[in-house]
Amino acid sequence: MAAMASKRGALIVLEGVDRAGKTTQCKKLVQALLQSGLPAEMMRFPDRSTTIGQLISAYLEKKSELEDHTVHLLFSANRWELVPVMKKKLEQGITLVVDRYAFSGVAFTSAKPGFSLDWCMKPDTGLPQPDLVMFLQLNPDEAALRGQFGAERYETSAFQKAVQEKFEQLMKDQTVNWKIINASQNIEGVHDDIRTHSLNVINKAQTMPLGELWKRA
Ligand code: ADP
Ligand code: FDM
Ligand code: MG
Repeated sequence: MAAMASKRGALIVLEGVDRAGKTTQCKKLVQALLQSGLPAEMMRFPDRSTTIGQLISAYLEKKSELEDHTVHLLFSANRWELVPVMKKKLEQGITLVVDRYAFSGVAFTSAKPGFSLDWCMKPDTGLPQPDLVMFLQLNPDEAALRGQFGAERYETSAFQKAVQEKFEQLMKDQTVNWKIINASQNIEGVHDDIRTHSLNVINKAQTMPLGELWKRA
């Protein structure tokens, strides 16, 4: 008997400022997809469980210092080391719901003095291209109502404002399928929007080859 034509899973990324609801919504989306009988798994970047991830985690927790270019390349390496796993899962038909990806990588480093968007994008060029990147948009006043900043590096309002501006520049890139989500709705409202966009791309992705990041199809 001929092998069944296999349908790949979709690569779905959630981005957004601190406390926009990325982690909450990734979990809810995976649950909803599983309940609809669609195989799905959550991933997050940085993935702090690997050797590289532990270096990054110590840096974010301010337990270690790393030179700015070096840590940028480690964040990128942390994505590349997971590419074989990601590709395998997508080929198996599993949809991956990813909490931050290369867009956070570029936005955070390019918010530092002396880093161009162009330089920051280079190491992630060629990563699996997300079928959909949803940006959870929330203004800083509303984010502040969701709790205080934590103690990690980058968790200051001045830096977050600079990061937000870099995300806005990145969202002009037409090679990426961006969708802006109104993250100031209640959790269920945001979830409904995210689920609708996701179901659309899961269907489309089945008939399209996986692309490469920041390259035209
Ligand atoms: P992120 O991963 O983007 O930093 P989280 O999902 O951790 O955000 O959410 C940050 C905080 O805001 C959590 O306490 C969460 O329960 C709360 N939260 C998430 N989404 C909403 C929402 N739509 N309305 C109000 N509070 C929310
Ligand atoms: N971050 C995340 C980066 O600076 N570069 C990256 O490539 C990625 C994926 O790490 F401050 C930053 C963004 C954030 C921190 O926080 C990770 P969470 O709470 O684990 O998402
Ligand atoms: Mg989070």
